[in-house]
Amino acid sequence: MKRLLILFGLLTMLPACATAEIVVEEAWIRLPPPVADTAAGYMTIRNHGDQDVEITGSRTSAAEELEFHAMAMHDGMMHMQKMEKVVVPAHSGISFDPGGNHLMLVGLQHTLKAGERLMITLETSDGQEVTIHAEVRDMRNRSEPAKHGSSDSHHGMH
Ligand SMILES: [Cu+2]
Repeated sequence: MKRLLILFGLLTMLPACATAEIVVEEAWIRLPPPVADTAAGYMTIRNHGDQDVEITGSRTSAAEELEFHAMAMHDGMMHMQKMEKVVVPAHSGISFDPGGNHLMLVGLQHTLKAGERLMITLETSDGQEVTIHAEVRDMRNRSEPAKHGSSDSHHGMH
């Protein structure tokens, strides 16, 4: 009986140990022009946990900085600005899509090539580090930019 109780105790602890609450899907980088010092990236970050999770850090081996950018309208023009806070809501997710919010690789360390996979690491407020590989895609020869997933209402820019 005692043994059974211990086993039961271990089992109930398991959910707290299961760490894969933040999952990154559909990560890719748009191949920039050869002279560019920056590149835009896109991804969906899902949160399977019960609590909102903040992305507290982001880095890539391919660039000096990896920033999250938001698009905002100023004087009739779209501008991008660094997001102060990136929060992934519990049981939900956030998307970075072409024409909208995106990741920005600033200070590229080398000229990117189509098909190359860049390592991206995200740090979260609950102490996780999520590392993924984002493929560099050449979108110039495609008539329609990036049909990915459902949220495809915005086009243009980046
Ligand atoms: Cu940007």
